[in-house]
Amino acid sequence: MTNYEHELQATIKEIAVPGKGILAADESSGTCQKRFDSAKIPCIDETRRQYRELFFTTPNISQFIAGIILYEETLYQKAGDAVNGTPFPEFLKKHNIVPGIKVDKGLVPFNDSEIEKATQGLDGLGERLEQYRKVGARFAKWRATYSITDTLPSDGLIQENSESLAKYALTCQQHGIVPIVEPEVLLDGSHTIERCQEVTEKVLHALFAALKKHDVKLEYTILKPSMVISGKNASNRAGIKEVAKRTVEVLKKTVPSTLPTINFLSGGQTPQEATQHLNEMHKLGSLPWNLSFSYARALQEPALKAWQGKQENVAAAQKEFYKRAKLNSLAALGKYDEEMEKQ
Ligand code: 5MM
Repeated sequence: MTNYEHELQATIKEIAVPGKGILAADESSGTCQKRFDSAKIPCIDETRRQYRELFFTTPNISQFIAGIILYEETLYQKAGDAVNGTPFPEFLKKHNIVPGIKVDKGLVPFNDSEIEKATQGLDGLGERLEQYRKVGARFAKWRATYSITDTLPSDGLIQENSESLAKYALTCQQHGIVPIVEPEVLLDGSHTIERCQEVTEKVLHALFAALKKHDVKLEYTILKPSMVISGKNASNRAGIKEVAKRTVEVLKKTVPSTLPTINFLSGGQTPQEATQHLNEMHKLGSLPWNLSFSYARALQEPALKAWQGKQENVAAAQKEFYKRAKLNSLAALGKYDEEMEKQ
């Protein structure tokens, strides 16, 4: 670990910057297919490459985006001829964006449950990290998910996911890679915000206990949590202020101040909601960590709609992406205003 201390420190310093966030462009091919289907775009390696290139080459985007999480396929793809066929990680580095890599291997049923899923990917992780490092990845991401019902998530899954996240995080740090730990409490369902708060607190509490047990250095770790929010199909869903208040309440209870930065996922919120929630949290007084975003859908959705898989729409799509990145950057400083949506 000591060998890599300097590198871990440097990576955190570049990512935990007030007003900057992370773009999660690490959709696996299956998820990418779903997103492309919604816009009737064929999903093949070349269209995925073009899609990623659109985001990475958006002019001046590094003002707002400090790091981008890539899917393994993208890590080995190249920018097109217009930008000299540079491998994407190298291209990002040149443009002051830190390349990251999703390293979990997806979800598998947990204990034969029809609802609960655990995350796999620990086998051979160290060797994979070495490969990814060689081509420029400096941080990694592992996502664990929790569904909410009256009785779930089970204690067993919370235990299993927290252990895997901690083992993954330690392995990353041993290879000079900063880990993002992502415990996602899913938005699906009709649960109340109170129930989401209860579950999120329990999940984060277990995660930080496991990180401590495995001696993961929190100062070189990034947390990517979901917000405390009513279920998608709940009646009387809580408003912006309540989401912000309850989310910060839970984070203050569970996340040690030695952790440098918290970067939320958007989880199916609309792009505007995700921006508003983040902004509102910054109005609640000073916070012990940098508080920012690591959105996928909330940063990319409007751009995907504008793009439609067509070269002639790239500039319009980049404009949409630039707008969401800028507004979220302002939200990460508590300086966003709804009026800005009209620009
Ligand atoms: C980009 O989506 C990531 C998961 O992809 P797979 O399900 O295909 O593995 C996901 O981890 C993402 O980073 C987070 O959920 C944040 O994305 P959203 O859309 O929730 O902001």
